[in-house]
Amino acid sequence: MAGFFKDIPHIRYEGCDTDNEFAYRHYNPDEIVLGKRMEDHLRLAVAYWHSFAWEGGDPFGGRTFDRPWFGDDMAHAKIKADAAFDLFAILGQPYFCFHDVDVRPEHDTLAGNIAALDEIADYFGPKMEATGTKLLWGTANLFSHRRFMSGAATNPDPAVFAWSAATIKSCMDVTHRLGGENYVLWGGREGYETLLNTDMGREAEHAARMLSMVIDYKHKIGFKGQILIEPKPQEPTKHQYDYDVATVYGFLKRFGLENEVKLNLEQGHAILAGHSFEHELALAGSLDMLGSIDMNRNDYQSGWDTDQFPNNTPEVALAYYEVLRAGGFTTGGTNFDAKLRRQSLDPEDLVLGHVGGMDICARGLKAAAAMWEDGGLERARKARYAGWDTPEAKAMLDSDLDTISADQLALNPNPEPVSGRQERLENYVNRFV
Ligand code: XUL
Ligand code: CO
Repeated sequence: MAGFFKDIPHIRYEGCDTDNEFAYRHYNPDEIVLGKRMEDHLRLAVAYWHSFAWEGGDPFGGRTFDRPWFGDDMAHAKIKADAAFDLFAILGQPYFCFHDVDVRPEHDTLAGNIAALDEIADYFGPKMEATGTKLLWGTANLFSHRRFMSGAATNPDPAVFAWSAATIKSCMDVTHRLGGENYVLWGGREGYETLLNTDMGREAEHAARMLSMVIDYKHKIGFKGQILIEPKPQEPTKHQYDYDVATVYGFLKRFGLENEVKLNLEQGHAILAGHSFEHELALAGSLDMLGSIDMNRNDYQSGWDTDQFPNNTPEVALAYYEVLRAGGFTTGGTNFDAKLRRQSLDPEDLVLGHVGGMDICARGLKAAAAMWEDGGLERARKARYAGWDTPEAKAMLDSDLDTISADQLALNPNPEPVSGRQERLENYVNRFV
């Protein structure tokens, strides 16, 4: 490989015994897991923004990275694209994801932004063809520019609503043109900083109208991909409206949009919401709302969205277990919405961050699949609710309080508690992870 990643080899599967740092130990795309290729289970994607647009800044200091593509014009955008597709070729992951602003230079006018996005999409086309890299999802960045400081769809200024609608349209067009398999809406600044200046009722109506227009436009252009909302409870705003799975589902039901939208769940966002990732996945699975995942963790000490590559097999295994329980991905996949630490300056760091993430996902998937195949958790779950399989118990659900109390007093005046067997189940899980 020449250019930014020069001398870095293509990464291949070599198995657990290799001492080659530049090899996969677990990610073996063709390995059959539960009857399906590993690559087709995981559907891994590189996130353009963190890997190529992010400069290494934090709240106390700016850019630490020195990349040849930093610069806000089309020439730099193309150098960035060259480097991005070089990384995709090195990793061999099947997908990538991007926001409009990650890939194009910024203009003062909407027309300028749309033309620049179209130009870079044309530049991507042959590269996607050459490397075989597909678009898992596209999205619009409606949160970085100062015009979005008070939101996009929920902005009090109708001109910003209009700008946002036009930007989403252009991003959906490009996603469709590049064969994208999903379109993501993360409510970047759809929330509030203070209730003192906020009309929550009105903002919810506006967010729902925007979403309805997105759905209508999807059907109008024949985009077959899935519309996904990505929940997050706070950051950047003090309170984000798309707080978590339960909140987003309530919003979708309220506006009758639950059959048109699924969810893109991110591990770090689940943690910020005070949930485990498995909680969010299991709830979405039970609601038939699980679409795709962003597999990036937070640092448990810092309490904010640190977006790190996954490195904890048991956590990842439990997450994929819930994905398997929900039936696996269809249009969705596993996006690394993960950035390096700001001291990780080298091209090798960027490659190996992804290699580690991909290996952990593969390892987690294999553990989850083994657990699923063994069936111990599902047997235990079934046994726990077995009482409900009797005709009397089923009939009770169609009964009423009067009848139930009469029956209960007659048949079963004092039910005996039954063990939840938590430690036994935890021990069981630990045999696999
Ligand atoms: C922000 C975040 C976004 C979305 C896409 O926390 O996760 O990168 O994934 O806009
Ligand atoms: Co994300």
